[in-house]
Amino acid sequence: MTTPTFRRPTPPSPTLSPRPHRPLNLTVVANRVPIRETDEGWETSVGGLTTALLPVLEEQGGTWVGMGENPGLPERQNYPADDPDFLVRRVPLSTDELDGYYYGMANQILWPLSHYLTQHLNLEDQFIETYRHVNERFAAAVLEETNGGKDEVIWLQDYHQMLSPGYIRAERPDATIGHFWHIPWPAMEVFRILPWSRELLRGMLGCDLIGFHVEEYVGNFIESAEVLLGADVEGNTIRYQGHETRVEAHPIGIDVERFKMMARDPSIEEKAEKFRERMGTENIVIGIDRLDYTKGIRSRMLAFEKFLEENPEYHGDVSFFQIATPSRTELESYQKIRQEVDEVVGRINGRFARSNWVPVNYRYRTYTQYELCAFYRAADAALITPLRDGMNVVTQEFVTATQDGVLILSELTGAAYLLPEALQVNPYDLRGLADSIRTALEMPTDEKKDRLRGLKQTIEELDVHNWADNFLTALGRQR
Ligand code: ADQ
Repeated sequence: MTTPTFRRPTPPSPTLSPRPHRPLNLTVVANRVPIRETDEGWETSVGGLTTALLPVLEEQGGTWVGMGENPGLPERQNYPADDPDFLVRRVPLSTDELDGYYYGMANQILWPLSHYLTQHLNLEDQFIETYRHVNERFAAAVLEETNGGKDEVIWLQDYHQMLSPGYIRAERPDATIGHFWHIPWPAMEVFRILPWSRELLRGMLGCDLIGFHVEEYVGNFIESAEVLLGADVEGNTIRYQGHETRVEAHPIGIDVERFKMMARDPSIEEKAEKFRERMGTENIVIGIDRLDYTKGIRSRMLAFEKFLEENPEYHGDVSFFQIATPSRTELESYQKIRQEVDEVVGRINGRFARSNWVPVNYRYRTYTQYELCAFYRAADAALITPLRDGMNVVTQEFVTATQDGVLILSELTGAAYLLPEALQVNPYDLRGLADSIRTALEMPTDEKKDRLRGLKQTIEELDVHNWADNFLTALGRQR
């Protein structure tokens, strides 16, 4: 039995694992399916997970299981219809199921707890009851779509699927099951707050391999299994009730080539230039997030206000451009954070704006990746300061797109473990945040370039295709 360590991990090795050549029949299980209906017909959705996993499904075939949010959609749909690469299998959910499993258990319990924001916890029994039932339905769909063949691999995604691995394992003792957890796994003492912590851990231990972004979450998970279930631990392997589960760090990346190509596109440069003209200031600082209380948007605004109070020479010379994508708008805590951010933005602009200068430009809407790329390109600094974040891929998008921008990064993100060259800040320390804005804007060009060189190199290595390949290769070794 070894005690888990909490050392700061080293960035992943530059030697990349080769793509797995062994053909596998992959079943991905995620909250949402990767296709959507548009005016032009069905198309794949844009997003990290889809980007990472579609090439594997397209090359090797397989199935993607996800919830059916709207009635009337087919339960089974081949995609593309004319020459199918893979099967989409929906688990249709009623409004009550969606409320309990997704808005309840996932978003009002597992999400805030994993981000150490226990003031947002709503521990209703109804939520876990519905979650159990919905995970059983997901597991049943997986069992229907697979037949237990040796080449089959089941890969579940995220905190929506904690119990499904256990349900699948009970029916298929020999199945190969992996799970990737995209958010932080909190310290054991925080995880054990959940009245159902042991049941949820047992569900996860139905897996052969569990992946997290960084070693700290790996250590937290292993300690949770060891202390709360009395599981045997040897290095990164957990033994519990006759089954072995390996727990590893597999930091996710972005589609680096795609972002590089977008950033080089002359029309992006043109867009960035127009945006700079519109802002009309020498310096532009950006923030891009889903509007979520974990992302630290309000504290970031307060820090910018402090910066303006203390640095009057920057009045008229710096604009803060914050984009917040509407997210989980049905939930009260998200409506509240929206209101709070609106209020702070209003106050700052009320205090400092002049006829030809608006200090905070705030947009509550979604943009295309192409548009985001132009903002990344135009910015002098990105202020990415979540109160807690599993990884944060906006960080990686900014670093890939920028030529000479400065990254100010919360030390409470997974990304911070991998990117020591960022200007790292504690997002709860408004004084430190305000100072970091000034440091970023006054950083000598050589230092900016030096820091960016290191950041860009790590992000190239993290590429999302490597992430999927490395995870599947590691899972293959477990078989
Ligand atoms: P998220 O919490 O969604 O993901 P993040 O990693 O920052 O957080 O990814 C957000 C994505 O949404 C980025 O690709 C970004 O470009 C996009 N986005 C943000 N604002 C947008 C806007 N206004 N318009 C369009 N797109 C926008 C979870 C975890 C993270 C983890 C990822 C991947 O919470 O910690 O990094 O999964 O594992």
